[in-house]
Amino acid sequence: MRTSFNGVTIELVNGDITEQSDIEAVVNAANAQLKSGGGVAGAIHQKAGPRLEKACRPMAPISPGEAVITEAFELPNRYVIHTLGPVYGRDKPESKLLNQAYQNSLKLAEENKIKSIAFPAISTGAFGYPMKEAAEISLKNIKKKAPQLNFIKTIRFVLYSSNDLKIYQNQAQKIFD
Ligand code: AR6
Repeated sequence: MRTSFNGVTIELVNGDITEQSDIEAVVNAANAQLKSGGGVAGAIHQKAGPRLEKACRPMAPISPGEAVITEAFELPNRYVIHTLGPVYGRDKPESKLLNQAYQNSLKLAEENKIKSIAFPAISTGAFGYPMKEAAEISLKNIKKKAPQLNFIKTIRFVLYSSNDLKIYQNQAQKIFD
């Protein structure tokens, strides 16, 4: 699914965040220590190689809602933006912190004149955030921020399963139509 809003193209796809070679920056659903781990962080660090963890070290730890940027090393992108989402049921208020994770990632992308960015569904794996609520928050964020974006022209959400993609598509129809 692809839609355009205030000059920004929003794409929803089913796939792997480490295989978005036409995108300038990919977002990592990081851990506070900015180390490898499971899910997205594991896949990103594995493909980027050990230089990524080394580059991250001086910036760790980060707190929920924060974002930092590094090179992408062996990944087929220019940058990785690492953000820490909230652990559902622990880091409160969850919705505010998830909002901040998206907003701070977009802010860093703009500061670095990035034209295209791909997000995974932050916090919806190991951190337990319900997919429907997380989809609504992330898409509403884009709708709110789109008019203020000067550099970003493409925002892609990469969903790991076809069911997650369906949830995102339903939310996008409600929010953008
Ligand atoms: N590409 C796209 N999406 C993926 C991929 C992938 N390769 N792998 C998983 N997902 P998670 P979190 C989906 O757990 O909830 C890590 O261990 C997944 O199905 O990666 O923010 C870190 O070290 C889910 O929908 O991130 C942290 O400790 C979404 O991406 C912790 O997990 C996010 O799942 C962060 O937890």
